[in-house]
Amino acid sequence: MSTDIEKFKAGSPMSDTLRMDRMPHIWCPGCGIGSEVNSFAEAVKRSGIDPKKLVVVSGIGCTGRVAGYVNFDSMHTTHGRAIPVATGIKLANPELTVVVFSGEGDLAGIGGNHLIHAARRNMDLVVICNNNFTYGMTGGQVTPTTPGSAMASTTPYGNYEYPFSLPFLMDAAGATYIARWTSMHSRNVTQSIEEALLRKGFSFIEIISPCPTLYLRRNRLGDGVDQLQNYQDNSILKHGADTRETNIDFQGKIVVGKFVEKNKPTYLEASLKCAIKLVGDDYQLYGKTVPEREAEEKAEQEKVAARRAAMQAATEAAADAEAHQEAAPAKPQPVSLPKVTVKVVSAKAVVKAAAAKTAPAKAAAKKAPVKVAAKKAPAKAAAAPKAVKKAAVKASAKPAKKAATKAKPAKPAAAQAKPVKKSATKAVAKAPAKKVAPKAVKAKVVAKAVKKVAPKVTAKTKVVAKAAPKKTRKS
Ligand SMILES: Cc1ncc(C[n+]2csc(CCOP(=O)(O)OP(=O)(O)O)c2C)c(N)n1
Ligand code: SF4
Repeated sequence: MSTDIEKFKAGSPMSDTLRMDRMPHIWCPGCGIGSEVNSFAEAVKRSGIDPKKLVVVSGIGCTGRVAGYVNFDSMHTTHGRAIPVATGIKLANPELTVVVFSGEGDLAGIGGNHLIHAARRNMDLVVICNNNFTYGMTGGQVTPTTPGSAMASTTPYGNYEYPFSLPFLMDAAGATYIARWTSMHSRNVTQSIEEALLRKGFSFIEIISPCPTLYLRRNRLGDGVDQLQNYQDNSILKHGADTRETNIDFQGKIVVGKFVEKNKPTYLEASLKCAIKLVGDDYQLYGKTVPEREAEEKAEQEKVAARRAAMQAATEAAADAEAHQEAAPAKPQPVSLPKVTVKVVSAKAVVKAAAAKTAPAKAAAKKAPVKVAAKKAPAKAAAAPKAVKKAAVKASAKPAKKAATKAKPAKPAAAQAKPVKKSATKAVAKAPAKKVAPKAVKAKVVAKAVKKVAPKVTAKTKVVAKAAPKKTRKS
């Protein structure tokens, strides 16, 4: 049976890149991983690469769950082993684009050795590292990137270890593309992933991201939005920055940008070159000679370029259409107003009806409402504008509509008139609330209150009115 949520999922612009049947996902509100996945999916679309030739590999952790939500071939591997598995996939089928998406604990902690060696070899992989400074999935332990002095479940008095700067580590190890963003920089993240998908060699993209549940809360840093604000305030954009200067202190400055982009033979290119040297041009890898492989690669690149161009054209056309729609003057919409029947009632009739209704008014007026009004009234209570008094008195003899109109100038009494409700207009009129009454409400309330009360100013209400100033003095 099709439900609304199913329709929503099917109609989502991400339904071809994300596994909507797996939604909702496991990530906490405010966690940065979700927006990273969105950026990734967008980058895949824009890149023009064939989604059937894309594989996503994750390790273990909250970020490790990414592999389960993407609508591509994917593998959720063991802790720290995403890179060796991805390396195996790439070597087994070099035509695939292989992406590793995992947490910094998984990649740089338990899997640290694999990470540096894949970078050293210039293995043809795209590594997206969600760095939230904590082992989110297992309860907020300290990781290799947790800033000094930050609290973690294993460093309850503050972290005293020296953290890695991952861009520096990757640079030293030999990565040929290194970028760092925060999860606030979603467009830059998309752009970097897109670039990385289209290039050869080891690409490392670090995304600093909030873990509200285990890192922010323990460090009293607010929620995910507060942390995005921190990223906004403390990010320093520096393309080509010296990676030795990319350390992150606790809530300190974060240098972001594309730090490294260089070309050198990938592991596969280097190994093929070596094989040809030994065996000659007839050397075949999985049944294809190097020239055959190169010709196929070129053909695939052309297809990718064509898909990219089509995608760009479609995006631009959509943007143009949207801009055009915004620029066009909005057509006035016909407004259908509900029919209102105006009934003119004589003052006598109104007074009669009101008297019948306001029997309990005396008691009510003695209670809280008058008190509230009196409390708020300033000491200058005696300075009630005459207009109010007049309006109230006149209103008793005139149709309600007229009384309300006349009462309009009596703004100061407005705030009081409301709580006094139907019975004690006079009393309130004596206690202006110039300072208390919110301006915008004044006229409206006066009109309403006097309209209601006016016909009901009877002998009974006058008694209440007399009592009111007393309470005013009390306050
Ligand atoms: C061999 C092994 N050791 C430890 C664990 C427990 N474990 C699971 S996830 C995880 C940490 C993941 O942290 P990170 O990679 O930073 O990902 P996050 O949850 O923060 O996204 C650990 C230690 C495990 N699953 N396997
Ligand atoms: S525990 Fe942290 S990293 Fe894991 S989903 Fe929640 S906010 Fe994200």
